[in-house]
Amino acid sequence: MKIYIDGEYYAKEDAKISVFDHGLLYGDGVFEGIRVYHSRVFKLREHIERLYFSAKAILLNIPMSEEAMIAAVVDACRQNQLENGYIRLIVTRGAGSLGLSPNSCKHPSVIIIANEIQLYPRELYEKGMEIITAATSRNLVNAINPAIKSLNYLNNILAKIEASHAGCEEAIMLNSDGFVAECTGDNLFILHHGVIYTPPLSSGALHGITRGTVMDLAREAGYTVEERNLTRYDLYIAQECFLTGSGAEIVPVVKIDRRVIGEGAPGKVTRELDERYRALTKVSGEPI
Ligand code: PXG
Repeated sequence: MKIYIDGEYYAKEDAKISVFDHGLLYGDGVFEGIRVYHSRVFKLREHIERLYFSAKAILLNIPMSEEAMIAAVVDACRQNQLENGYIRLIVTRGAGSLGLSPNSCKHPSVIIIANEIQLYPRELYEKGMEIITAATSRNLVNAINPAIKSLNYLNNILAKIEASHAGCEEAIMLNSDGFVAECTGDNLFILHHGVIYTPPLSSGALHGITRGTVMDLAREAGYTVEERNLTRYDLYIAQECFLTGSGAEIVPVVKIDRRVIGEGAPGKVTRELDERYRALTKVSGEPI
């Protein structure tokens, strides 16, 4: 494995950054998780745009243009002969002194790890996933806005631990008003009376690339898709529920807080959208 750090490639054992990097000291930085399918980087431009938006929101100047970043990601895939896999793209604030101020960090670091992907077990997709609601609320939009894909993921990690303690892979996170935002690393959708609903971004959901893709695919397939504030009750009485994310793709949810969703098996609409999503991954993306 060859890992890109600031324009150079390093073997896995030699890929190291400073212990004074504020990415490590404070979670001060931004990241993306991107898929590669059939030697194409899926939705690369969308991921790069979100990365630069996240960086802008935290006043982090990425030391290269978006076009140069796209070229670097594609090159990292080539160097690793990656036909199918996962890219973790990270920009840290860089090395500085032991103080919160980012002023001491003169050079942000760009890291690209192009690797195999750790998928959820196949069984989860066939049988559907059981999830719970976490007690940990989503960060306030006026605190660390969840729209920023920052290296500070403790809010999500705390909810993920709750999921794990409950024997689940994922947990739903509510915002401070009690509305559903999303899961710890995936956006959430439901089907109710034939209409597809997902929480609006103002709920504290990440502007998921898969979320956007699935909304487009669903509309193309003739479904009405609405962004609406959802309560846990709305989820419990849904006909279908599924999660979306670059890593997880489309995951059917069959149980929420011990309530069976719909028929208790992956729903028809979920399966249809999954098929359309798979078809898209076969043909779309930045060629390597
Ligand atoms: N919500 C959150 C909070 C995320 O971090 C998504 C939704 C899905 O977004 P995309 O753009 O991928 O459709 C994400 C991104 C993990 C992991 O290990 C997951 C993400 C990022 C990093 C790690 O589960 N998902």
